[in-house]
Amino acid sequence: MSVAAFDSSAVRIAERDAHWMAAALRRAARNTGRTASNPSVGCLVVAPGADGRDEVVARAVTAVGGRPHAETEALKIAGDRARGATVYVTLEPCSHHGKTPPCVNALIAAGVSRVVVSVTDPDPRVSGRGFALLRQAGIEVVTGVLEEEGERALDAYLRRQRKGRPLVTLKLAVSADGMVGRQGEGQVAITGPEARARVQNWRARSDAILVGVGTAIADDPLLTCRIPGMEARSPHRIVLDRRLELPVASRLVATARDVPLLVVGGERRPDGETVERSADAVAALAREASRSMRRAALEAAGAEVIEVDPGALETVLEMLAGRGIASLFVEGGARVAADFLAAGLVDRIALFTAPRFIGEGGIASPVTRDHIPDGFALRQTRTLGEDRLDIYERAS
Ligand code: AOF
Ligand code: ZN
Repeated sequence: MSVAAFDSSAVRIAERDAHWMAAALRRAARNTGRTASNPSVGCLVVAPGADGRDEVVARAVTAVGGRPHAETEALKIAGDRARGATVYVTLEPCSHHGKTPPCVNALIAAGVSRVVVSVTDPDPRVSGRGFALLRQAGIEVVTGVLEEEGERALDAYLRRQRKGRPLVTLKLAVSADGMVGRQGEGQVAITGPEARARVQNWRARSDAILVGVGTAIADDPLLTCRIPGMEARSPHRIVLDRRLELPVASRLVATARDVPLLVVGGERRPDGETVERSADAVAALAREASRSMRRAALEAAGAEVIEVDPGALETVLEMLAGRGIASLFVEGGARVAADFLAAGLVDRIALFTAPRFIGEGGIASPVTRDHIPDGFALRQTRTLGEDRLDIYERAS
């Protein structure tokens, strides 16, 4: 075989692999935000059709809730046609006995001949072992196909695995005069319907959404996804609420049985004991008792109360990662936004800018298009109705 012939067929194979991996990535996107604590992985089984051309015999994505994994679903659909086929999967197939048996076992048992992967799984139980076991079984393994796109698709999962905290997106809706709302006025419409739909879509693709108790009280928001047909995709809602002030009558608490609500409250002294400080021991006891009652009321309404100091944001994020939350959408208000930025815990800023003015009594945004925190670079700009969305990402 001449070198030229070899080159052209190698290029053809690489192009074909990239083509089917792109399709697997599109499939993976279907369940983004619905598979925590697992990533949403896409898988295609491709075999030669009657005319000798590639035919997709199965497509699958990690199931809602994280299991079954994509590969086992795809192999089930493919049945006998998996024998000798090529499998495209966006993440290294798992090699561990977790809540389901290893996908590599299923791939080997199905007799596939080739496995093409985008991203190596950083999960220490897998991390290269998936590839090694497939190769040991005589299966050809190709890795790193569309790796950049794959890393982007799995960014939240990779962040949680590698850094032990979720990927944080800070969303701000800012008026033309740089305000996020008006003092004492609750929800003020700043952006239009297109931008609001985009926000709800973003919520649906996140594992959790977070606000401070000030916003929760002032706005009385629902923080759900209300796009018709996507209501079931609402993420966990988290309120940072040191003193457990969230009213039991709020819409967040009223809906806690339908959409999970986590209230993060508490203050840790250096000795680790959770108490509220007071010079007066009796007053402290009374406060503690009423706090216990508020806690009991929130829990009776279906909310979960977590005793972590909301001022220690890094600890809050570690706690959330430990609960399987990989993508966090921070929605307000200005104070929480400023705290996350000051702690260096924001990975991405979604800045919506509207043409309307707030004027007198406005609450200034910590970020505007003219005032972007150091270390962030503009990645994308879109027009949504009369509003504009700029997405900034941490340069590193
Ligand atoms: C795959 N295919 O579709 C996904 C994978 O708790 P378990 O048993 O479900 O295992 C969780 C781990 O499985 C997770 O950390 C990641 O390594 C992998 N996710 N693997 O082969 C999939 N979602
Ligand atoms: Zn698996």
